[in-house]
Amino acid sequence: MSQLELTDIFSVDRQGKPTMKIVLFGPPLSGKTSMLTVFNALRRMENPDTIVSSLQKIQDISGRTVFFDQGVFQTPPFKGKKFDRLRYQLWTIPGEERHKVQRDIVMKGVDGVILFLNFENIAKQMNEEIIKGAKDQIGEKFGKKVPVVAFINKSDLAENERIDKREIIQNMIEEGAILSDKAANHVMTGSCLNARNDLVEILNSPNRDEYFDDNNRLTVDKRPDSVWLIVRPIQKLTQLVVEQRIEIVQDS
Ligand SMILES: Nc1nc2c(ncn2[C@@H]2O[C@H](COP(=O)(O)OP(=O)(O)OP(=O)(O)O)[C@@H](O)[C@H]2O)c(=O)[nH]1
Ligand SMILES: [Mg+2]
Repeated sequence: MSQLELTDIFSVDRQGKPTMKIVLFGPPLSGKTSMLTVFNALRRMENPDTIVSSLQKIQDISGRTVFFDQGVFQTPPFKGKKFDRLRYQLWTIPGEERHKVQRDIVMKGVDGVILFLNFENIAKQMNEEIIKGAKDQIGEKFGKKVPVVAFINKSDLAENERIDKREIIQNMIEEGAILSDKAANHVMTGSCLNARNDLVEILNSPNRDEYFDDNNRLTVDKRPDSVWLIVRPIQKLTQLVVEQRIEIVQDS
């Protein structure tokens, strides 16, 4: 087979650029908007050229999402290679049930889903409902043509305040989001709060120069672990979507 181009496996946006649409699908107050805000801040610190359009948030005055948040980013140029960069559209759904109708619009043309769950004890039922809600919304493509990973946010909470990760894994398997043998690396955990705090600490550090290069960009090997944890679900999902698309192209 001749060499695959990104445009063979992804839809193109209005500017003709190959684009992957990822939706953060999660219950109310799980931290979806926080995740996008931290990700946007990270891109700005590491390489502002990778921000295609600035982050949009459609919220009420208390900061609750009433429609969606959306940001478009792209991978940095691949050194020495001439093919197009991949764009990422990152969207969130509004978590509150009363905004359910907006989800149809947000989910249109989705390539992959991050079930963005909440570690808080009180969110147990909401997590279960959202996994089921995502499955109902996506239908038979759920976990198949539309790959799914899970991220459980707020890992900074004390153990007695947290739900059991194994219950989430079990629930995901029952709903067909993941296969049992792949469960462990498809369900990730982390804390947007820690990631945000670690980035702020770097910005305010008296040793700022240790973190930034001559162009005033945060060097990737200085990324705090907390930040790697919140980037991981996007990387994992990208890998799954690419693998799945290549299979489709090769089969056709
Ligand atoms: N402890 C803790 N709190 C967090 C974390 N991430 C977000 N929060 C808090 O959780 C609350 C909700 O965060 P949002 O980002 O607005 O949640 P959302 O999922 O966008 O909520 P909706 O827009 O209503 O669906 C805020 O008070 C955040 O500060 C985290 O990692 N740990
Ligand atoms: Mg929100």
